[in-house]
Amino acid sequence: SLSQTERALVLALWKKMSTNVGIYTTEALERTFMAFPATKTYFPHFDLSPGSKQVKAHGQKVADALTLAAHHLDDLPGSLSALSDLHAHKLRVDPANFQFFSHCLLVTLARHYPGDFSPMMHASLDKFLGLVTLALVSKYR
Ligand code: ZNH
Repeated sequence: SLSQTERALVLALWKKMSTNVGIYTTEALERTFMAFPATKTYFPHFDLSPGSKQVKAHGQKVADALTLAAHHLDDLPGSLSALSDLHAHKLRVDPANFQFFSHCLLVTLARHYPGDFSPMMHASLDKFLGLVTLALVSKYR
């Protein structure tokens, strides 16, 4: 799990992003589709062009899940349990894709918050996203 210092860094950035988490998550999704085109195969029913309203709405949902996770660092598997079921049983997203998305979110946040993005912040966010991924793929078999 995250150390107290790591938690404090993640929560501080989340506080700083305030209501913009959805904007950055949407940008990270657009970056993921661009940098790792195979990820687009999970969204055949979406308009994936830049500025797509569907991607924006999806980005806000993913952002809300990440915000929930950031505030439940002591129980990620529990707080993400329903989402974990969805990804494992219904969506069947290959776990490798979570790494692509996590990477793209780190790059996006580093671009928007260069002054906050110390190596320690990078490591803390990476660990946070790794634990979120672990919780989301925990029901795969
Ligand atoms: Zn996922 C969906 C989250 C990753 C794919 N997702 C979803 C949602 C959410 C999420 C919240 C919504 C749900 C409902 O509606 O209920 N994800 C998430 C997170 C993450 C993720 C947090 C990380 C971190 N996903 C992912 C990936 C992929 C995916 C990587 C691939 C690539 N998802 C998906 C899909 C869907 C989802 C496909 C469905 C969409 C629609 O709407 O249809």
